Amino acid sequence: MRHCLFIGDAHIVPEDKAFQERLSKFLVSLPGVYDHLFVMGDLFEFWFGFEGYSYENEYGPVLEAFRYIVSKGVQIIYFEGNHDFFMGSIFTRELGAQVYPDAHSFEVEGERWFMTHGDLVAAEGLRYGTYRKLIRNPLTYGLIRLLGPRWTLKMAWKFGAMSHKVYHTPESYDATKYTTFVKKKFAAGYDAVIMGHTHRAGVITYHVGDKERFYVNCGDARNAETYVTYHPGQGFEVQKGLEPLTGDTTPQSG
Ligand SMILES: [Mn+2]
Repeated sequence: MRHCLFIGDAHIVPEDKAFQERLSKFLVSLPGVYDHLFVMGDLFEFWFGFEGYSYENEYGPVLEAFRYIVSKGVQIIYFEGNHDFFMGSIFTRELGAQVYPDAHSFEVEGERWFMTHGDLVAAEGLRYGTYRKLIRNPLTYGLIRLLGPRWTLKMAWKFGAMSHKVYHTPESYDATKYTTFVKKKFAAGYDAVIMGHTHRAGVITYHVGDKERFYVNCGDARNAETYVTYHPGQGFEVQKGLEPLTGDTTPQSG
């Protein structure tokens, strides 16, 4: 793992094909510069992996870009959010992605990274934790499968709109919860905590003992067009603007 890009919280909706095209052009410019793409969750406004359902109608351009970068050797690592979960066979089998429903840690260049979407941090002390437990259990998955893609997606657009109101308003953001959380992780020996969910991009340096440690948030890839990069020796950096990295962004056939 060397050159990494972190992106998330675009909350892509099927109707927004213009943004999907813009994001896709950016994504296909990554191979050769980045070898690991970390999706920090809520890239899609709604995703539940139905067996045999392709999501081509909803998210075709982005999926096409994913297929292209994977064919060029980019590894996708997907942290599920509170809008996209059970990424399913499209991600795990077709795209060969590593999918993490909750948290996972990596060792990179001798440093320990703790990574998670971050909704549970925001939810501490709120009833939201119950919602997540309700969504993420075998019974709910069974019910969703029973409903099938057509009805589930219909309901999801309604529910998504509601969820946005409740969880994506600036007022509902409590920065101190995140500060407390990352400090706990530093105390547990992690060198970096990487999250999304807040829609606020940032790389904040903490001095713990004689070491620098980092709280990294990839921010909002759609409205603010922010993401975060990591290069060995350079560390983490917030980037802004989804302009393609190279001149030629046309996927090469074959
Ligand atoms: Mn979220």
